[in-house]
Amino acid sequence: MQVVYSPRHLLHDPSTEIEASTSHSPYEHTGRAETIKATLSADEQFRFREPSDHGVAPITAVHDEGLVNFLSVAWAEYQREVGERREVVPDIFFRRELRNQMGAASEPSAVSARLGWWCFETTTPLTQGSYEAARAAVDTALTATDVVLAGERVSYGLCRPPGHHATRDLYGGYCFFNNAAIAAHDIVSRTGGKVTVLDVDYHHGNGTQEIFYDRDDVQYVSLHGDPQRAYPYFTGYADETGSGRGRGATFNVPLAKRTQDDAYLAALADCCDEISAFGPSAVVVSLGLDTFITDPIADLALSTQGFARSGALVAQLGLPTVVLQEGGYDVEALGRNVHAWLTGFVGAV
Ligand code: Q9C
Ligand code: ZN
Repeated sequence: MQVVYSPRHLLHDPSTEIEASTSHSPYEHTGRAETIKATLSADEQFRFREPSDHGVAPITAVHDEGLVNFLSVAWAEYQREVGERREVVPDIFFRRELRNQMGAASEPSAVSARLGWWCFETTTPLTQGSYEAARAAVDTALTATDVVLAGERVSYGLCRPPGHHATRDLYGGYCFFNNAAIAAHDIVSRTGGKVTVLDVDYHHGNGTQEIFYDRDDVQYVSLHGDPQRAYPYFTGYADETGSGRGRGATFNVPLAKRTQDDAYLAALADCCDEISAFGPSAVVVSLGLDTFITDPIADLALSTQGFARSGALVAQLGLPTVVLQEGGYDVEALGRNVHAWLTGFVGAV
């Protein structure tokens, strides 16, 4: 299997995360991608390559150009306007209701206001190299897509930072650009076929859902911790099924606390039935391993063997598959969990 990996992910290197009313060392850190790289490198069936530059056009095909432009200059603007900082986090968020009865808002010029315009939460600090790392993650996803469009059955893009929380206009949830959505749109625009994004990260992929919510050419299917108790809280409910032409092309399965392998695999089998009924020509998997039993920020209870079974079940769809890395924060177990999922897939082909 081809693995796409770029050392440029190391340029996104935050030192703190503001979460749960405290400031602590970040769950999403460089060591995550490095341990996955080390584990896969030790198995010769995984062949590594670096991504090629795909430019900005595939990004602005799914994201607002204003978001891309902002992220490209925000760190430098903040250093100049506010002061020299190790990393940058918003201290105000735009909320529509601030302007009730006052007409539409527009983007102010101060960098502090712009941060609150383009970001939706506090856990995604922007560092000096974050933009370059986020661009490398997109190139990783698009290069993994190229591998599959060239005829390989499956490829794995070791994307970092992850992507599925980034919406058309907003970054957050450790995500700057939505790698999976960019890859899915790229497949549709290059092949004309329909694509499914299957999101198995613990968290609902609010960004991917939002980007494709009214489209009938990309299906979004997600299993995740019930948003009544789980981040991102405001999306991922079972009654969100798409709008307009996209009605019926979004499928959400909220899961109970401590869900184990057998119940999870049964829910994943239902998701696979939905995918077969949609009839895509390819699948993009948002692969989060934060459903693992000892993940520090989640509460499902999958085992390493459960990941192998998940990979095998997805392979049984019989479709060209681009697997892209999202979350997973038990770093000690992360490499072997990714390895289990991917070898489970390959073993079922
Ligand atoms: N107390 C991904 O897995 N922190 N993002 C939530 C709630 C943010 C997760 C903590 C979690 C973002 C790609
Ligand atoms: Zn997650």
